[in-house]
Amino acid sequence: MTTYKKLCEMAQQRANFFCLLDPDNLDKDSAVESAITCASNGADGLLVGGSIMLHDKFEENLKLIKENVKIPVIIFPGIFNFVSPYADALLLLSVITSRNPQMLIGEQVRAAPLIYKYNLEAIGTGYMLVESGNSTSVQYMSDSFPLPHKKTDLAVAHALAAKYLGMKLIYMDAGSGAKMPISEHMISEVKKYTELPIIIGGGINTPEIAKKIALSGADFIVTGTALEKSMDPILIRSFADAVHSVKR
Ligand code: 1GP
Repeated sequence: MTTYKKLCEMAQQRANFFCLLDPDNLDKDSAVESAITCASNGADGLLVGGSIMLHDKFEENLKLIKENVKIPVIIFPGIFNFVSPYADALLLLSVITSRNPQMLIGEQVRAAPLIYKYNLEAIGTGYMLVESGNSTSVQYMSDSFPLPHKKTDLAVAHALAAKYLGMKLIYMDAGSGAKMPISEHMISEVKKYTELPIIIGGGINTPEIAKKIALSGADFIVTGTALEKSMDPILIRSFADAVHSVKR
């Protein structure tokens, strides 16, 4: 079964919890330990990636992560230097809220030959960057203006465009370290207009927020910063339980 099909089946049952790991910031031991701690405390998948690579540790750590957990390991590429065979799939993101051609198609063209070479599963994803109350790395690195926080109609129009273009997933991101997460109203409206699975991330720092986001219709909730501060198994378990309490 493809990873995408697995994700669709998971989304039909309940809301799911993804942990975001930035392998460039981790040494070998902490990469393995973080992945195992997430997987054994209820995470349904690991997104692996970041906005920039300073230490060239991405592939080495990704391979170790993949070897040590059974849950899906999915590359979340900030830049498409992040293509590697040591993952179950890669989110082939097009930053549909951007008007920067490099983010809409340029990076994907650079990545495509490697994806082909590795026979890696690529999941075409409409990535929407939403205003978060502060500037974020993804906003800066993608040279993109985020969608205004309250402009739900614009979010719906972008999600519909992604669907009609044949994309398979929607990822709405307030950006890592966002001051405010995406509004529940925006998520529920997008959910109303498209049956595509929806991933929500950025600024989801407590299990209570995660549950609200899940209740508004998110199929996958992503947490990075809250766990980066401390890979606390109890906190991870509370996030997972809060998200899993939302059934479909
Ligand atoms: C960023 O959605 C992710 O792309 C996670 O955001 O680090 O704020 O949890 P946080």
